[in-house]
Amino acid sequence: MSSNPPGVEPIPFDVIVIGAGMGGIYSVKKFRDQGLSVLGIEGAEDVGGVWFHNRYPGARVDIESIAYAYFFDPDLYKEWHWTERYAAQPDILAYLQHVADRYDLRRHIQLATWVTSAKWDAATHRYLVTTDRGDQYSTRFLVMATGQLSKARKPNFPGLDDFTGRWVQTSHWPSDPVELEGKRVAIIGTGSSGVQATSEIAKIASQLTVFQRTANYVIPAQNGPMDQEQHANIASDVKSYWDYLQGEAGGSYFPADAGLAANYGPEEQRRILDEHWAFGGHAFNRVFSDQGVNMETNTLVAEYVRNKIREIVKDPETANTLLPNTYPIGSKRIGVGTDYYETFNRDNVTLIDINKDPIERITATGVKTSTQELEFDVIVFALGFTAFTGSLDQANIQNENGKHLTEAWDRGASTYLGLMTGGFPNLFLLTGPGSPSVLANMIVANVQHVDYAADIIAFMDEHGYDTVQPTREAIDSWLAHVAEISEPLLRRQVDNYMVHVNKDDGSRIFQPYPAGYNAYVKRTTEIQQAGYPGFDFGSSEIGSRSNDGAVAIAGVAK
Ligand code: N01
Repeated sequence: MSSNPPGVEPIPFDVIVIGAGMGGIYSVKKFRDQGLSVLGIEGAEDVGGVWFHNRYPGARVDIESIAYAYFFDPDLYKEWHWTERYAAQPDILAYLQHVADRYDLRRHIQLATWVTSAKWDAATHRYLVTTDRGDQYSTRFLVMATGQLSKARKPNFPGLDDFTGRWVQTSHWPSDPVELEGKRVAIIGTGSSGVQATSEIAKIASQLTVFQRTANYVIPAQNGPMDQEQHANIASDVKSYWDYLQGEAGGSYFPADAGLAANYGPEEQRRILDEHWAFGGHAFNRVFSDQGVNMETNTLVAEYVRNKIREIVKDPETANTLLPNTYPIGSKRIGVGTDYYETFNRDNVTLIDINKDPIERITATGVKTSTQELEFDVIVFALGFTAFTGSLDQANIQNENGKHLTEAWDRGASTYLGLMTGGFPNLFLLTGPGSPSVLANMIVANVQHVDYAADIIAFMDEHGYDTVQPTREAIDSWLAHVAEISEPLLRRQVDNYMVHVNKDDGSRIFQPYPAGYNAYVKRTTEIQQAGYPGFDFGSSEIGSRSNDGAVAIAGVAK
């Protein structure tokens, strides 16, 4: 992989896509097929994005595999057979690698390369992109396919450098084998990642100690073999299934909610809760239509889960520690697990509530809490991510004045449709804050955004425009709309990575668009059909399209 020789101009492209996960892989295909010269840049050694990095034991998707797929090519959908209802990480990674190979996308993607800066040049109407390999590229459009949950929160416990065992992060699980069999293992963090890892690591570790700060609601995935008949049915009419997903609130299949809880007596409520528990997973966010806004209904659903924990976990003290009772159910993302609570019945598993017994420091041999010193061979950190802004900051994106992308986001992300932000022309954020984002089926939401961005570019080419960015009025009005629909949500009132809390007055901003993926698709389609109101298009001679990058790629891509 060569750098630009000294004195050589940056290699021009129409589109540079940063990140080669679900959104990035599809972007490269889409823009290339549209006749644009495109370069994908990916920091990892292979494509896959979060599914490359999150290879911890137990990692699997919490959206049904039947819907966690690409639908752009019916043959691809027909050919690929998931084996489980919720695909495991190795299968999803294999799928994404297969897609990259099947459509010959790898030659457009430069792997093992980090973007170190991307700066808008107002004179040429291009971003100048530099990488840690010393390469320089210029591009008309910059597409951030870096994901909302990809920049891991680093462990900063005192003493970590002293630890003589091995420590790892779920979000950047190493490619070389992490020896866990027969080892004394600690897991710190009990979000979605910690929950999934707990069940699997408990099966092989000699001793597993889970350090919990907040007890979370974990609903069984009810994973099992994939229903191949269901797959065959969908495969027989892929387009209809895609259209169906566009009309769903999560961009995925969930059973309908039962309406208001108050419409039912206690026995009926119990039956409905049983049915949703048996279905499993995120369906439990929608047992009753008012559980996200009505505290009484929410408590009914939450208490059902707490009773399940009391039934499942044999040791009453452990059960009590696992009871989620510090926030309403669904106001943080629920965990989707497999035998999570059952795992705490194992003799080799211990739970520590770090509110009662805080971690003081990591030692050479393990973890010192306020009351005990524990020895571990491996410490697994499952601490989550710097959501929404982490990966954008990492790419060091600057406007023409050197101002960074998220600098003006101190009162929450500022976007129009979650797709573009002000002052950064021709920059697309896939599944950004202000779009359904992490509330939706991410592969479906990514494809919708890529298609939308591709249509905007086609519109620009048709009309001779070089630049596009949202107007200030459009951004303000979109933010006001998102704030208005977020206002009644219980989940806006609880601290979690989806909520931005303003430092000055403590006011709270819910970052994803919460009215549903279906409502978002409807709204964005209306905007498209109306000729993109809210987007400011500009034109001049200098930013005209370049196809020469297609030739140059031979020298820079594997
Ligand atoms: O991260 P999290 P995650 N000391 O932020 C704890 C997606 N995902 O990686 O709750 C001790 O949810 C923190 O405690 P608290 C999915 O969207 C999907 O698990 O802040 N503990 C919490 O327990 C998910 O929502 C899948 O009190 C500390 C945990 O670390 C998102 O990724 C699988 C701590 C972080 O939980 C993030 O999930 C995995 C500290 N200093 C992830 N700091 C699928 O199933 C933090 N914690 C597809």
